[in-house]
Amino acid sequence: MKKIFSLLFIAAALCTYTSCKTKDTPKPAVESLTKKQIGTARTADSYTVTLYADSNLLFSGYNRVYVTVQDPAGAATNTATVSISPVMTMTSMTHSAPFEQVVYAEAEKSYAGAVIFNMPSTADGSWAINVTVNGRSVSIPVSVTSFPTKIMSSGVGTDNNTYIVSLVRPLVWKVGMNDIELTIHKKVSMMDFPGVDHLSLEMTPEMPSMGHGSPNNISPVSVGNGHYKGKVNYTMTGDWRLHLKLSDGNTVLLADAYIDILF
Ligand SMILES: [Cu+2]
Repeated sequence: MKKIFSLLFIAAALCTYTSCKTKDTPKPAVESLTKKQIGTARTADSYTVTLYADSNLLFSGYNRVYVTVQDPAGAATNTATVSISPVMTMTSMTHSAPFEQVVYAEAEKSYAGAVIFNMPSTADGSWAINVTVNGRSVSIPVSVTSFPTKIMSSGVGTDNNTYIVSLVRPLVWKVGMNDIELTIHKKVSMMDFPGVDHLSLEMTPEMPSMGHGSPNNISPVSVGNGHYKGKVNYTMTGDWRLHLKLSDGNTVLLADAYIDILF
């Protein structure tokens, strides 16, 4: 009997993760806004470093991350010098990912930043977030899951640079006008992915299953730090593909860096 209950519990937990409502098109009902602890570590000089995210899963693409620091006496501190750096160790190489350095955010009571994981964890590739507190580093291993839809697009531009376009999440979509925020980063090396400002984006939503688009969209514009903000109009729920044309002045860099939405 006990076993049946625990199986039911697991089934229910899986349902909330994948959403069992539609069998053939599983919805990515994975967005939540309850901070969950991802990992913790202690520095050589006994500071406790704890890493949080917006849910208990980190996904490929854009993730906000939060770091809290406790001094050796166990008191939370906001005066430490804290930085993060994501690293993936693969069998043949090590690489980083685009990320936004943490800064202390009073509203979050933590050092807040973001990591745009450019691939999920694999059998021969594991992610860690290195956190440095007052010059001493710890490595917190993290597991990165593929997001249910393609919310990150990377491609080699006509200028031979690799660009990574990501949807800023978590967010909850609704029918009608929605705010949309994207990031664009450039791959300078395996370890260096700076944000790119002042590109032009032309966003064209399409509903692939029904072959229509939507009117009155506002293509995201550069707002600094590699972020772009606009508005997208979903005239109905379902599968949406946001076609994104990236240009630098009159030069088209990527003709169609699309991302896929399902809600
Ligand atoms: Cu990798």
